[in-house]
Amino acid sequence: MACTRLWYGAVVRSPCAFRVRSVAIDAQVKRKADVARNRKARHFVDTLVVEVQAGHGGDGCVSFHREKYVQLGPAAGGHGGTGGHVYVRCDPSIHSLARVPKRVVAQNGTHGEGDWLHGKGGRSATIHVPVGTTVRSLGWTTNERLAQAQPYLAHVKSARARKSVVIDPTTTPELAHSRSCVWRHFPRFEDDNYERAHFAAAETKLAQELRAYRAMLRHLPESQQSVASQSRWTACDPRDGMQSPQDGGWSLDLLEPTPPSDPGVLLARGGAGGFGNPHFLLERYHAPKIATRGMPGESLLLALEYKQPSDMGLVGLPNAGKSTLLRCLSRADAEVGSYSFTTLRPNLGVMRLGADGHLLTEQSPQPESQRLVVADMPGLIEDASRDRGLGHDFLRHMERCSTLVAVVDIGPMNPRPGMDLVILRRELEAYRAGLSDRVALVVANKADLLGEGSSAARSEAQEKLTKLRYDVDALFSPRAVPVVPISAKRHLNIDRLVQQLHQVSHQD
Ligand SMILES: Nc1nc2c(ncn2[C@@H]2O[C@H](COP(=O)(O)OP(=O)(O)OP(=O)(O)O)[C@@H](O)[C@H]2O)c(=O)[nH]1
Ligand SMILES: [Mg+2]
Repeated sequence: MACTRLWYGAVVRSPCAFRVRSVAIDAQVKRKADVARNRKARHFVDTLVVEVQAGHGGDGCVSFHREKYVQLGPAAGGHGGTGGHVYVRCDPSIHSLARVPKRVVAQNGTHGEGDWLHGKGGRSATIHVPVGTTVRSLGWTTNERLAQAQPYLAHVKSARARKSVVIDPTTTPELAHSRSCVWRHFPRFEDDNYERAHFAAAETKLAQELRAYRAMLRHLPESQQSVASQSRWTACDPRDGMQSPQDGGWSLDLLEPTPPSDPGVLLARGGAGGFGNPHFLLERYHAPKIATRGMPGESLLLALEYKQPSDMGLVGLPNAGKSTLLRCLSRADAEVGSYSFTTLRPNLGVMRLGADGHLLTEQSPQPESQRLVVADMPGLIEDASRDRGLGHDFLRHMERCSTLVAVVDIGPMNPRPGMDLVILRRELEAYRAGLSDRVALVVANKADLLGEGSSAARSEAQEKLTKLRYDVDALFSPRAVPVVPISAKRHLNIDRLVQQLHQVSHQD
């Protein structure tokens, strides 16, 4: 007992009870801290290589019906179940690839059983990706089961070769092993079966079935064909798939959510179930002691790339105040720091606007008339295109927003803000030609640091702003790109900026 009740009713806890309680409190505090940290952590993954494996077919069964007074019943082995397929679906409630596993495996079909019991089909697996994901095939791959069966299946499918080549375990042990991976036998009949004339007939039948199955798959409409069957073969290792990417010859941009009634895009088809022994009955041979194993499921390597959809993107050099501006315009809790590269991953925020184009706060009674999704990008620096700083891979998210807002630091620490725009334009163009044409507005941030105090300082600030406007005109000519001085930190001139953003969003 951890506590004692005294004669007058009071309860005295032993030191042990206090220790247990303090451990429990510690655990609770730690759990709360973990939850808070996880909420803050940016589990954001935007590129991923996924190994996809469809389920293998279940094996057919070799069995004969037995019951009272029926000692030698007919062949009664069930067929194996089909392996599960793998699909990809586009889900609007997901915003990162962080939860997509690196290896997706569908369930195998179950084996057939005696008394004509067919195996159950394997459960399909589905990869859920956010809207705006590009799915690219890196090629189909060979799985272990396919590697085992492939030599024999290829041999059997070409009927002419089958007639001319006899499989002799001593001369062609590989082919003989591969054959034993395709057929199942009644106990103790393995060696005999191959020698029988009946087996040759069964082999021919299997070859016909395989060809018919192939032809059926080929003639399916394109939407029902699997991505693996439309891809090229690749020897690419999944672990360095992105480092040495190969083009599998198939890619798709998933820009619309998949309707609930649709299973999604078929990536890899499950293997067909094996045939039970009744399938090999012949007119003159009623006791086939053979069945086939299930066919291997398709396997595939996929590259997923997620481009975040946003209406506007904030781009600029490090420390320009992009994250501070995003916090000012939305409820996003983007990290702000007085050092470069505070932002390592794109942040998203939603700007809510009223009917008159004013920014709505939580307390605003006006109804919301427009929402703009604003993305805050990590800082770009000179030669980012040559992988300096964070590189500029993250700019892929900008490809899906039609408007870019350039944020420059106009404070006293930055004597030529125009030069920042020159660097920015060059880097945007280096990432993708024509991307800088999307810059529709220049925000001159940290204006609160200018013109403090004397009138001379004020006129100097005015001059700096005029010079910046001149640089912007020269850089983006013949387009007129407005320059809006603001202070994101002190929330100065934000109304005017919001009006401009509202106008710009309506121009598109
Ligand atoms: N005085 C003043 N400081 C600002 C203003 N806006 C941002 N800052 C400061 O500038 C520093 C950088 O701000 P961030 O918002 O992190 O800049 P960023 O562009 O997101 O930086 P990176 O993420 O590194 O690219 C912080 O110390 C901010 O407090 C402003 O309007 N006035
Ligand atoms: Mg930032």
